[in-house]
Amino acid sequence: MRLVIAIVQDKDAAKMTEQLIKNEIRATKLATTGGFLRAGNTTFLIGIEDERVDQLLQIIADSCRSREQFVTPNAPLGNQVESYVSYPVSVQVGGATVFVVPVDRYEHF
Ligand code: 2BA
Repeated sequence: MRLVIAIVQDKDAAKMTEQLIKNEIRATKLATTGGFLRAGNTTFLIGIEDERVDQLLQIIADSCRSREQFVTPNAPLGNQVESYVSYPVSVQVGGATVFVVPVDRYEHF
């Protein structure tokens, strides 16, 4: 059993939810916020059997696409004071950021 944590853009969340249901994959959706853009994104927690992880990763890859976003970050891009920026910069967001972690034990009561 693995826990797949997938952070996706809100725009891709509906399509991914639809695909998970279609493939009978159980998931929990959390409304989350990106630390850099400080904009909403969606995090899926998905408990899945080892042998289905590759299938799930393919579903995530097919459901999510990369987008360019222009932002005016109020955050440092480096560790120098002068690297604080106040002008729009372009960042490539997504497709998806995915962590696959082992599950020691799974119970469903
Ligand atoms: P955000 O933190 O809002 O980041 C959005 C996008 O901004 C990132 O896209 C990346 O292109 C850019 N970015 C992030 N931090 C940056 C920095 N310090 N300097 C320059 N550009 C930066 P993605 O990499 O596709 O990440 C999308 C979202 O996935 C992130 O939203 C965050 O919520 C999550 N994420 C990404 N990597 C993560 C990690 N290692 N741990 C936890 N969450 C992560």
